[in-house]
Amino acid sequence: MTCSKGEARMTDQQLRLTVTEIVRSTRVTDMHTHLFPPSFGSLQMSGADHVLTYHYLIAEAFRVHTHAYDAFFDLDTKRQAEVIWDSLFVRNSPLSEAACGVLTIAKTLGADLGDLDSLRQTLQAQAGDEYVERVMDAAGVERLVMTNDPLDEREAVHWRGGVKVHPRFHAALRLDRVLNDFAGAVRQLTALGYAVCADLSGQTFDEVRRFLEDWAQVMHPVYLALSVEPTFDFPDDSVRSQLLREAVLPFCAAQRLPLALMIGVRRQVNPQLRDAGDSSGLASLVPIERLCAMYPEQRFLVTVLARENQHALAVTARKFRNLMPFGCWWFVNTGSLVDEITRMRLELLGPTFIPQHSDARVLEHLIYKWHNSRTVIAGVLADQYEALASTGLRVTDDQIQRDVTRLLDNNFWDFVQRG
Ligand code: HDL
Ligand code: ZN
Repeated sequence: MTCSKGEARMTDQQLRLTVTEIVRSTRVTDMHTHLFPPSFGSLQMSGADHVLTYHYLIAEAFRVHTHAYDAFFDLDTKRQAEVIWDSLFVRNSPLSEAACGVLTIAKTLGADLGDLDSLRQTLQAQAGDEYVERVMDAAGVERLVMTNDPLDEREAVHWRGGVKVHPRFHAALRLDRVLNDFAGAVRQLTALGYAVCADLSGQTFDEVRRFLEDWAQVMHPVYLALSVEPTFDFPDDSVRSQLLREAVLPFCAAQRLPLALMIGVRRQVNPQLRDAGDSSGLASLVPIERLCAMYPEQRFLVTVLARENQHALAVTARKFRNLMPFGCWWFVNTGSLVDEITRMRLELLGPTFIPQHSDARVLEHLIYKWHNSRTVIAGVLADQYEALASTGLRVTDDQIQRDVTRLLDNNFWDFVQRG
């Protein structure tokens, strides 16, 4: 930081404009999404009807229309999209984050606002690499990380077939199916030739590790990921804890890969809503403290789902340099909460965290999610730089660009590649 002696400092207004422009134009790495490139066939989701049948919007629309759950889900995607359009965009103003986001997508890609036919004509349901790159560029997303489940046969078939992965897409090996329901995974793992037992006997730990090694050879993941319920504890005598201790964490250490923990999800509180049926719960950060303390050489990417846990995560990150807080996940990915969370993280950690990921499931979601996040993050940063400048320190464009690039890109890659 240059201490100014006489050189003109930017006015607050110039400073805010500079911060806004730099945040707007800095390309990001979106380090958690559910997106796939076109080479993964039907797993690649884009187009107006997929944008509209996002489970966020499905849940919101059920509060308006009167379709029975199964009657709605029995409709084809096109008809579901029309029910959602009528519920959230015709009979109501699209005031929610996700509904307004559809209009941000329409505006950015040049569809007529408020016109479903225009949206369907403008967005591409059968996307090729060119359209994918156009949308990523429109969102300012340089690279993104997928969510890859080796036990999801719809996905595994592509990997086994030697699928070519677009160079701007990176893999994350998702462990939910293996670790959160190991008894259920044993049948599948056994059928795949891994000698595992539900009671963890025999060669189970070695075989789970071999499974991870085999898939790491295929996917080349940049991290491993696991979502857990609010009551997640570590260490304890659960099957999951033992698999973490005896297989997953040694594997991460050997491969120098971080483990991402996404904490606080309560799955299927309303099963009738299917993908939209999950909710949130209050978690403790003590298990994360224990993990970071017990494995000081290993790295943990952590996000929490409950608003009330965000401050404890930021404080825990002050205690452990091997903990990287990331994103405003799912139910806290709303303007007011991204502002609150980013502000508390910046105040407690400086620019040493990963402020956001999109969690996008449909390609065009990238556009509204990153538009909204950049707007909020820029406002928070501008306030902090104004406070810094008020001390008399001269803040330069280069310093702001360095900090913003660190937040939106380098913090992630430095952390995952630190190994
Ligand atoms: O577990 C997760 O990765 C979550 O992000 C879920 O996929 C959730 O359904 C979601 O899409 N949240 O945005
Ligand atoms: Zn996700």
